[in-house]
Order: sequence, then structure tokens, then C-alpha cells
Amino acid sequence: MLKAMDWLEEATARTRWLGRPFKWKDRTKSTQDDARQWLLNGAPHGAIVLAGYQTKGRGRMGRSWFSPALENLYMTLILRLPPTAPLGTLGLFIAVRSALALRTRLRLPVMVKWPNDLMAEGKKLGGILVEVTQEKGAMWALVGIGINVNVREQDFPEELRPIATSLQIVSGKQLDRGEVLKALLLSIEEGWSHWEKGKAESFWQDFQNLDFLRGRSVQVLLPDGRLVEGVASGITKDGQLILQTADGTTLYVHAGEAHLKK
Ligand code: BTX
Repeated sequence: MLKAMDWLEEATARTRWLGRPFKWKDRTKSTQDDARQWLLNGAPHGAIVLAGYQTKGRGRMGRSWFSPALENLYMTLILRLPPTAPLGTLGLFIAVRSALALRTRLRLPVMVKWPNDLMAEGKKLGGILVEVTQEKGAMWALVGIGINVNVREQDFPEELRPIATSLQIVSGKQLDRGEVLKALLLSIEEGWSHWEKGKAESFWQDFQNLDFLRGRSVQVLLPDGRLVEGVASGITKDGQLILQTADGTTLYVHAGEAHLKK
């Protein structure tokens, strides 16, 4: 029988720097806040905070993240950003490395929906939240990763049922979140040195096979509230979504929330 912390020790034992040290909280408001506090108190590059469940898990733009105590993954990575790092692609880079980990190590059909969603069978499996802060004369990213590992259909609140899924639902079996964590950390660590040097090709190429939106008609809600639409045609190397509009123009979308057009 594994002791409470053993699965975490095991999951972080194979990486060189990511996940060392780690902090575990059975329950917290948001691992993003814990990570911010830890950074102020001297957390090093690569430290991570994980929780059993969150009472105020958050998504992007003030949205919330459903975070029940059902053996899912809720974690925040504390990462120092060198000046060369292409910050605008960080969320996408993490999503791509996470999807690759779930596909290659766990053989699950995970896709990436620009800009930050992990998708399986057309539903949201996980999300990435990037918060940036300045500390000790450097830029730091607090990268929140939430993955539904063992939620069953009936565990989701009604409004999420049509749009959310979990690794358990997709694979048909209960999964070991330590295995999922290990795969994610190894994959992100493996891609990090290329990404931080600004070598976009490293994840841009991988994204080509993971692009959930490609070829589909989408609407994108821009941060300023405008709505644009067109056929999604991949991303640029600096992470902008390319949209071909009905009048034949090409739009490059830097940030926003994409939905498939009904
Ligand atoms: P997002 O803004 O892209 O997604 C939030 C939206 O997704 C919600 O409005 C809701 O429609 C839907 N949603 C909420 N919870 C879930 C869920 N569990 N599964 C599927 N869909 C859901 C994505 O934001 C970024 C989420 C990051 C979560 C991590 S968990 C660890 C860290 N701590 C923290 O507070 N947030 C991050």
C-alpha cells in the first residue's frame, strides 16, 4: 500500500529539476495562490504545488475551475522565464507537451484546442492557466494545470456535463494520477530547454498533429469583447490563431476564447 506521499515522491523522482521541490496540500483555495506565496518565500525554478482539491480553483478571465476531491490533478509549476522566452506561447507549449505525454505514455486521444485547452472526444479534459509575475529581478510564470483524471460523468455539475470529460471517462478505467503526473512532468521538462531559448519549431511542429480546431468553422471572442469568425487554419510560430474569413481575408488572432460554430 502506498503511503500518502509516496505517489508524489515516485512521480517526481525521474525528472532532473521539474517537481523539485514539491508541496502538497490536501485542500486549498487555489494552488496558484500557494505558488505565488511560495515564490515570495524563495521557491526555486521548477518547484510545484499540488492539491487534493481546491475550493476556489480558477480558470482564465475570472472563470472558475471545478476541482473536486476525486483524484484529479491540480498543480501549479513555478518557472523562471529567461529574457529569450517567447512568453506568448507558454500556455500553448504546456498544452502541447501535456497532450503529447497523455498520448504517448498513456495512449489516450488527446488534442489541443487553441489557446489552452486539452480536449478528448470533443470535450474539455484539462486547462492551462498562465500567470506572470516579477520577483527577485526576474520574470516568473505560475503555470496552473488542471486535469480531470478520475471524474465520472455523474460527478460533473450539470452545466459541465455536455462540455467536460476525464481520462477515466475516455479510457473506461480508473487511472493512477501519479502516472499521469510523472508523464506530464517528464514531457514538459524535456521540451523546456528548446522552448525557453525561443525555438518555436519545437512545439509548433508537434501542434500540427494535435490541432483540434484545424479546418473547422470557429468563432473567437476577443479580449476586447469583439467576436470574429472564420475557418481555423493552424497557428503562426508565435502562437497566433490563423482564421480564413468568408470574405477571403486572413486574420491573426493573438488571444481569445474559441468556440466551434454551430
Ligand atoms: P478556462 O477559463 O479556459 O476554463 C474554465 C471554463 O471551463 C469554465 O468556465 C467552465 O465552463 C469549464 N470548466 C470549469 N471546470 C472544468 C473542469 N474541471 N473540466 C472541464 N471544464 C471545466 C482553464 O481555464 C484553466 C484551468 C486551470 C486550472 C488549474 S488547477 C490548478 C491551478 N490552480 C487554479 O486555481 N487553477 C489552475
